[in-house]
Amino acid sequence: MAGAASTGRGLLISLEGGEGAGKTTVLGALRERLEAHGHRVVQTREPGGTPAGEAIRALLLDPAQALSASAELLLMFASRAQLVETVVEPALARGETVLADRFTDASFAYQGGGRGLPMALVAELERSFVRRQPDFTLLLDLDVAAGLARARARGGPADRIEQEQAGFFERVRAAYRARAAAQPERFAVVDAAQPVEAVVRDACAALDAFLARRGEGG
Ligand code: T5A
Repeated sequence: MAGAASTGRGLLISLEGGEGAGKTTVLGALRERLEAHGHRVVQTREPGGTPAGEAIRALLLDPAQALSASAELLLMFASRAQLVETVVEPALARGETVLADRFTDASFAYQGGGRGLPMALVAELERSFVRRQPDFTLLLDLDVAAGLARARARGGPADRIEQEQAGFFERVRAAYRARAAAQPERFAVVDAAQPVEAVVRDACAALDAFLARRGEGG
C-alpha cells in the first residue's frame, strides 16, 4: 500500500473510534496542534466530506433505509472514492495535511467486524479505490456501553447505524483493536474513558510523538 511519500508530500492522519468515543471533541485540538507545527490542515469526515458524499451519508444514516450489508459497504466506498479523488489526493499533492474524521479503518471495523463481511473484500476495495493508508491513525477506544450512553445523552434521534445492538458495536470495537494491535507503527490507541481534558492531552501527545518520529520537533 502506498504511503504519503510515494504519491504526494502531505500527510494523512485519521481519527477513529466507536460511537460516542469523542472524535468530534478531539478533532479541534489535533487541528490546532498540527497548525502549531506549521501544517496547513484540510479536515474531512466520512461518510461525507464532499457534496456527493454528504448525499450518500444521508442515505446511509437514514433509519428508513433497509440497506443490505454489501450495499452499505459499497456506499461507504463510493463516498470515500469521491473524497479521495477530489479532496484528499489534491490536498496531499499540495503538501497539505489531511485530518480525517474516519477513513478506511472504519469500513474494516463496521462492515468487516460489525456486519461480518470478509475483511479481504474490504481490503480489495481499499486497494482498488483508495490506494493508500493513513500515515498515522489515532484510535479512541471506549467501552461500548459508555460510548452509546454518551451518544444518547447528546440527544436527537438515533441514526440507522446507531440503532444497532450492543453486539454489533462490540464486534466493531474488537476489529478496531485488532487492527491497532496488528499495525502498532501506524496506530496510537487512546483511552477515551478518561475525562475530556485527559483524552485531548493523550491524543496530542501521541500526535507529537508521531511528528517527532518524522523529525518534526517542538
Ligand atoms: N461508518 C463510517 C461505517 O459504518 N463505515 C465507514 O466506513 C465509515 C466511514 C457515521 C457512522 O458511519 C459509520 C460509523 C458511524 O456509525 P460519524 O459521523 O463519525 O460516522 O458518527 P459517530 O461515530 O456516530 O460520531 P459521533 O459524533 O457519535 O461520535 P464522536 O464524534 O466520536 O463523539 P463526540 O465527540 O460527538 O462525543 C459524543 C458525546 O460525548 C461527549 C461529548 O460532549 C458528546 O456529547 N464526550 C465525553 N463525555 C465524557 N468524557 C469524555 N471524554 C467525552 N468525550 C466526548
